[in-house]
Amino acid sequence: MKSLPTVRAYIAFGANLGEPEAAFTLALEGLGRLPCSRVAAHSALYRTAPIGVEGQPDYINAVIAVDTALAAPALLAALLAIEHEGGRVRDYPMAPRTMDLDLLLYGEQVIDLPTLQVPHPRMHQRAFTLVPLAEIAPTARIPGHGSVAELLPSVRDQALERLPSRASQAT
Ligand code: PH2
Ligand code: MG
Ligand code: MG
Repeated sequence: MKSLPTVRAYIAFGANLGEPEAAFTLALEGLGRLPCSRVAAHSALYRTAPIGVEGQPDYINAVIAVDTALAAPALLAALLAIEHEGGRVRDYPMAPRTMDLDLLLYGEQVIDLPTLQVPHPRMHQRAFTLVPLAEIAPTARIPGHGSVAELLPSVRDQALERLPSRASQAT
């Protein structure tokens, strides 16, 4: 059977409530069940200081690569459904969360819809997205900003710690 053309998408995982490591496993399982899609790679987990919010616990962040034939809005809808399964409650903007899945990149496409902006508008300023992304895709290009590896020096001052990888997390 002929396979559908796929796009390489990168998805940011973030959590700072509940059990972030278990939520990461759930996220990988949820993404693994998406139609016409395959989880191609994921980074290690990182403990990161909260950016843009005060008085919250540290986050656990990672980036996941998915090859998918889903259109970007369908992929976004699937990410929101997986967040929901992961116990996500939207109390107020920027509230601590059990699971946040953000679409960072969808190939090299630029998407500007009311509900979806790709590349993610702040990803190029954040170590918690760039450092895990650099681990699995240093040459990926962020349209309008350059390659991931080129952007890394600009976020050097943001605190983050790579966590040791677990056997169950191996790709
Ligand atoms: N997500 C935010 C706001 N701030 N800071 C870190 N370290 N990690 C995140 O995932 C994060 C954040 C909004 O989604
Ligand atoms: Mg987010
Ligand atoms: Mg989000």
